[in-house]
Amino acid sequence: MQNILVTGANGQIGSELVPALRNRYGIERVIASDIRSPPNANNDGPFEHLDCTSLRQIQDVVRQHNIGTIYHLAALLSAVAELQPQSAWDVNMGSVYRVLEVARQCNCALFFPSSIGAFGPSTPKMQTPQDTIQRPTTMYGVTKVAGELLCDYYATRFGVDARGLRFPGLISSVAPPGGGTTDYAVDIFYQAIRYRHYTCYLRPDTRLDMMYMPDAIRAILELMDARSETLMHRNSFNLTAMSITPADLVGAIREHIPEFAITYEIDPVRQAIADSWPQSIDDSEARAQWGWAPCYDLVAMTADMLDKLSEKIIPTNPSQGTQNAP
Ligand code: AKB
Repeated sequence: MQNILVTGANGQIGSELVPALRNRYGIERVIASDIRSPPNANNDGPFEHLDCTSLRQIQDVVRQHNIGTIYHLAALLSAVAELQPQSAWDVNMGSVYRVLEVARQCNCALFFPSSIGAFGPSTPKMQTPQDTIQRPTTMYGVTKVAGELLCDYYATRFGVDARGLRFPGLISSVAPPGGGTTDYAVDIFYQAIRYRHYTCYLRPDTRLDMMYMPDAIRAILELMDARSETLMHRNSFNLTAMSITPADLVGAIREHIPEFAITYEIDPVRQAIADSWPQSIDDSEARAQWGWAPCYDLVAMTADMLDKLSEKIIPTNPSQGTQNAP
């Protein structure tokens, strides 16, 4: 029986995908990998230090562990990528090309996470169609569009079973923010519990698609389980669960923490990225082609995030001021 490799396993998605895969397939069959050493959370099964820009390292790990499916998560997120675009190209494109090459050589299936970042300012912003203009103005978006196209090419030209999803902002109670534009929607919960206050770097009316991580993990597993012949879009399904603004999120949190206060100090870099992205995307093709349906809306996600984070964060006296999330 072949095994599973997760690259970028220490990141926001990997921190919840690895445990979900191990729960489903068995701990020893899921090889977590990252360029950094694992945090404790992932240290309960096989781990490999892996630089995904090294073809030889990927080949060695895939062959040593008899890998049949690769979940390729290693990448720089949008805000970090915009501050170091050359590195973002090298990491995001260098890794996806080499992972696809090894998938071709070793007959592996591949999961690739695209993003709402694959769209740009000329894309229709409301109910963004599955098939539409993709002219992103960020390096992250360029690497996501190129990644989608490269996965399509390897699927068509070489028969690689590559599949992918255009994720919205993802909200996780497990992994802290990791350099994305949508990280405010994670950090705000840590600050609300700890200090009852958050300083937001996006305008209160900045509308973006979001999704709670349990929904995102289930979407990955359901897509990879789907019959290949039903997937017309295979590498780039639009996916969403909610279209919200920071003001919406503040209101939902105040249902649980009435005294929660918000301050806005706009970060021009992340505001410009957010303004270039859709405000709501149409995920009807994912619903039609493989039965996608979210479970968590804003109310349910907020309640579960506060419940889970309250178990690991000790509220601090608000007079002690605010700090960044861990
Ligand atoms: C980011 O903000 O960069 C990511 C994304 C929306 O792809 N969370």
